[in-house]
Amino acid sequence: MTALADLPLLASGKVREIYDLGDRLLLVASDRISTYDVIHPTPIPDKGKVLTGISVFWFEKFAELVPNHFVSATEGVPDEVRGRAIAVRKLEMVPLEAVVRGYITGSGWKDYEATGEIAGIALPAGLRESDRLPEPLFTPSTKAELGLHDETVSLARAEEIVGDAEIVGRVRDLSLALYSAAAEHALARGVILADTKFEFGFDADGVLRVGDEVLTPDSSRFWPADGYEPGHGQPSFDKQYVRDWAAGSGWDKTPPAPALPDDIVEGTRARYIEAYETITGEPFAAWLERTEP
Ligand code: Q0Z
Repeated sequence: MTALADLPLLASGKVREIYDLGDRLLLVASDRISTYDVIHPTPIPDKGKVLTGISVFWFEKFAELVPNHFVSATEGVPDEVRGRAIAVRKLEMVPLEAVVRGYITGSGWKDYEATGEIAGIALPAGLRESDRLPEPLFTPSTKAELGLHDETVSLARAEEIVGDAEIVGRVRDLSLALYSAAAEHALARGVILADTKFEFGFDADGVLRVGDEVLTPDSSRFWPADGYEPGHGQPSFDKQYVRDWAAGSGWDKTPPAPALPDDIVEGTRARYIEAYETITGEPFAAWLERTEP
């Protein structure tokens, strides 16, 4: 019997769970990996620890810039999930995905190709896929039902959904500030932070805080600056090994996803650890030590 099994499970996503700690929440990242939105049956060892460590790095680095929900990576964290879980403040979440795009890719590129706009924002003609945008854009989206993709909405629609334009304006300003600071840090370490997604909420004292995971490879697109070339999609920092293998395996990208061979698991694990070390400038072993019981 484990401590975790005794905690009430509040929510579970494809790759993480939230448990109730009473006065706090426990945010747990698993080692599960998805490609093309489908979870593989084979875990990537240490993926949950890498993502948790990256998130905590940003929470601590930018705590003065934007208040966040992080409380502790040790206090209240059961041994079973040490390193891949954090205790966080309970927030009243703002019902928006706060997306920031510094580069034009993914659904933003698709929308621009179709309409010349993203989230109702007109953009200059002639942009190429993966180009840097003239300035980072706040392109909020609404959380879709399980299995569906989030839907990009205009600022006006976001204000209707939230019911308070001032709150949306504060979410936008904090999101852009966090993105710009993180993108500058990442680029100095050879990584382009193409886009990212935040979630915000209000604490018991009415303070607006960023929650969830932040600026991880699961919530953001990280591209190696070395080899960056607009005009086509860029390889993903973390999942390209799996995607390339999947493409050659004959898998048609519909569930169930295939088990991953050992060399793909090892190569992907190495990329996650490399991402941790590149972004934080610290050995991954330092995170393991900090969170060891
Ligand atoms: C985050 C999510 C899931 C992981 C709710 N500090 C907070 N206070 C209140 N609610 C949340 C947070 Cl982070 C919260 N999510 C998204 C869902 C696993 C994260 F199933 N949902």
